[in-house]
Amino acid sequence: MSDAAEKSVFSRIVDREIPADIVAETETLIAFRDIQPQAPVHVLVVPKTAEHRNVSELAKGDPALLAELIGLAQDIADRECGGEFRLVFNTGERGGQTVFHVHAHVLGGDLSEASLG
Ligand code: DGP
Repeated sequence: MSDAAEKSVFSRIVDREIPADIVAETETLIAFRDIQPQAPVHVLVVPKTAEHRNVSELAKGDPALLAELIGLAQDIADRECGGEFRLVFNTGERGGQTVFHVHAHVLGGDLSEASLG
């Protein structure tokens, strides 16, 4: 992407242009704490490529990467909240999505106060 103004906030985190509390990184994925946590554990797991806007595009375009993403979510939950977690993909504006670079919310701990991501 040549126009920096169009780069997603998550691509800017991948490129270390803005800071984030990164908890895991692989060749294809990055995971960092949500800036507005809704639960004791609230981590976003994000493909490094911004090619897919939402989980449906990812599922159709690169199902192996979606499987990797879910595996990394499980690894983070194993480390941080006993392996049990809620996985949320907000999809579309009316689905609550605000960043159109596919990401999963990993929510763990006491979820009684958690909204859906
Ligand atoms: P969604 O509404 O599903 O598109 O979730 C986007 C999430 O991204 C939202 O919970 C807040 C988080 N977020 C937005 N900007 C930043 C940022 O610059 N850093 C971090 N760590 N999280 C961000």
